[in-house]
Amino acid sequence: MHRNSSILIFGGGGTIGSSTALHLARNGYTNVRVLDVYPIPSAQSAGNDLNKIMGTSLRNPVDKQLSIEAEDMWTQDPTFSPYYHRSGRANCCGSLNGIEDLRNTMTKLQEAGLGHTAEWLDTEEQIVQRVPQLAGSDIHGWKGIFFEQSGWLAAAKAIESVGKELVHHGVKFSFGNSGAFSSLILSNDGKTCLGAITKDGSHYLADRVVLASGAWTPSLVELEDQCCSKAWVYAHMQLTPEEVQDYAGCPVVYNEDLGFFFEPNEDGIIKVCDEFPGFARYKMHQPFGASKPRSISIPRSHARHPTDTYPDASEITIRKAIAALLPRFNDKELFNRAMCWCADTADANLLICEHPRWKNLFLATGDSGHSFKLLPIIGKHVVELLEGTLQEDMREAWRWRPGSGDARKSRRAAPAKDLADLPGWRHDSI
Ligand code: FAD
Ligand code: FSA
Repeated sequence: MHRNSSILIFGGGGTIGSSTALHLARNGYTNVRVLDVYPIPSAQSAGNDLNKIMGTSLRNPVDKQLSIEAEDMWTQDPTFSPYYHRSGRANCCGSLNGIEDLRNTMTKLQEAGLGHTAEWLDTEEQIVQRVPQLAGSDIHGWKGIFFEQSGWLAAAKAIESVGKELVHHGVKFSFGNSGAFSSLILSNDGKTCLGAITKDGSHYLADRVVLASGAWTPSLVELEDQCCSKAWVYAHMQLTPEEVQDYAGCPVVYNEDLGFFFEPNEDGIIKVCDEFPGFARYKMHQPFGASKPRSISIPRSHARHPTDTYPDASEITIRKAIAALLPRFNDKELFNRAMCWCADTADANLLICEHPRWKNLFLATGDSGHSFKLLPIIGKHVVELLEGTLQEDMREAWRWRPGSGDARKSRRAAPAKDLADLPGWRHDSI
């Protein structure tokens, strides 16, 4: 790699791809092209959303370092800091399992030397003191953890901000059919990736190709079932100005049995999510490099199918989350119901490595549904991979690892159900 190396980033309008382009540009690379189906911030990126939770996550070995790096950049870097709202975050729960998970989280934080960032909430009174908006909820027997240095990210706006910086650096863009990955250009012996062909037939030669195409990646190239594409859902509700006053500054409230919500945005909209193991969508499909079609979960873009909503089952669980966490709003109308797609791996670690079959093709995916918070820093590590300097523990955690577990289940309570078995979500005939 040298500063003039040509680098293609598919999925560059999304979370990991835009971050990769940013770090390449900031490091002085002058021949970077971002390609995506939609302009940045891509309308079908999982990150194209009102808000996402920010906070320390200690699921996997390298998470402590990533969390600290992300917190630093979200607070200090001017491209990101305007979009970090430090409202605080309360993880709270009433079930026996949920409380045990909270205790385990607390232990893990202490063992990692991060105990001081978390406050144990042992009583209803302590929970309500931190989140007065829960006073009207039945939180009898609940416990919680409060994270003061935490909160939410104005997600789509943050990716848009990255896009503006990319323009400033002179990064090149191809969107629409000329940005949509179709296949690879390979050397005569089939072992080296020389570039890629897009949906409109354009040929792009390059020294390095990065596939950061999120939930679409398993349908684009052979990943040997290491990633399973799954949808999660959300809905919005509109508050009155008086209600906005009551909920302004409310910490993010996350309950692992029910779901979570955020304080209202500048238009008085609250986003509510339920918590569940995700939905898959299995189809017969042959990704590039596969010898024949097989059953693979394929995302269905909300941007391409804007009238799609979510399964009837989700309305029930979202309403349940509202009844428990926001009972004052039980009668509110819901709108903007949508599904958004991520790529789970079996162990919930990222998949950031060179593809073993094609030299110079790099994967940057396997977000496992928790990676928006890494937006400012994940690209730095993708660049280290391209440059051959990625630290050993990250190389190990993010390596190519087929056969190492079941991505459809991942580390969740159950395998993802198939959308084919769930009525209510599809609202067009395409
Ligand atoms: P994306 O951001 O989806 O980017 C993939 C890109 O690839 C898109 O821009 C897409 O247009 C592009 N693409 C697709 N096909 C092609 C093609 N053929 N050619 C070129 N480009 C293509 N994370 C958190 O940290 N905190 C949260 O609170 C949180 N909440 C979430 C709530 C929901 C409902 C969901 C669904 C996810 C949530 N996440 C959260 C997870 C987070 O959004 C994802 O982990 C992260 O955004 C994934 O980033 P990515 O770059 O892998 O994929
Ligand atoms: O703190 C977090 O990383 C929240 S991720 C939010 C979420 O909706 C998950 O709760 C869900 O399980 C899935 O991973 C999508 O993202």
